[in-house]
Amino acid sequence: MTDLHKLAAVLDEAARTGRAVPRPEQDYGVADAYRVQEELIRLRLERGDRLAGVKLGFTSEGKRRQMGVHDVIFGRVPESSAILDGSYADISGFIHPRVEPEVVYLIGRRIASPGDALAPGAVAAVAAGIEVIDSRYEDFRFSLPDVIADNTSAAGYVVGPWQPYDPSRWNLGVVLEIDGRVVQTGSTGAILGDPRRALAEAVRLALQAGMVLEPGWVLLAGAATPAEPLVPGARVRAEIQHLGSVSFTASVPEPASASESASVPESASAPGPTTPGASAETPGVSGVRGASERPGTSGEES
Ligand code: OOG
Ligand code: MG
Repeated sequence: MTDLHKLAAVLDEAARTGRAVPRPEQDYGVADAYRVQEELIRLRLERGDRLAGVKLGFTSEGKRRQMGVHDVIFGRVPESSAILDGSYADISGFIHPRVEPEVVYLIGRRIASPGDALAPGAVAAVAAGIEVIDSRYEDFRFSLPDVIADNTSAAGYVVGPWQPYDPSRWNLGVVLEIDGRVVQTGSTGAILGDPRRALAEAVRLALQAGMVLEPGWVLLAGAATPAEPLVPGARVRAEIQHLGSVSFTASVPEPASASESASVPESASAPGPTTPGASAETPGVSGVRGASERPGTSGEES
């Protein structure tokens, strides 16, 4: 177990310093990998971060084929990794970031059993999102346990305006654009064959990890398309049919224009003020940032 603690510390350090580490030499299984992830997150929470929710990975064939990994994985989404919709986000702390389009669900009530996931109001709202993933391993290469230990490469997330959840609209077109060019297209039906399965799957994996889903949390259902490299200056936009769009611009602060940076995911020592932005009837959204409509427009055209 000590080695697993050491691996958590190594991955934590890699994320904080933006320096990739080699894959662990030691063999370990999926159960141990989730223990490493838990320890990694514990280290972050100890520094004042909070959980904003959870995420699934490798829910689509496009992602599984891209990464050569063939099981659905579960990760934790730290609040400090939120990037505001429409904002400039400082990506200088990342190693080799990529972006991917996500369906984001807003958890509406405490979900402590598979049955709770079926209760009305389990999902309070839904939005188009973008996830920034950034493996802490060299060359973005890993085994299934490696990527689970590394908190499923979670590095940043952006949530567009929340929309009312309509379960009958499950198979929706997805477009990912970089600098106005379409770089990926897909459909939300690629997520587990039906994205409505994401909640049950997240609950199952959360329970295995000893967690329940809390109201106000986000759930990233897993990218419907392969991820794309994220480079400084890129303007990234994702659009999902009926759900609207979400965007941000990747920036690297220069000494003279540091004021443009809107979010520094890894170096934020404590979560900033929360942005209440979802609909008034949504419980407990205070932990969810990036929920308001295009709050970061001030720097957008500069
Ligand atoms: C792991 C993260 C996978 C998704 O949406 O499939 C993921 C990775 O690709 O590095 O977030
Ligand atoms: Mg993802």
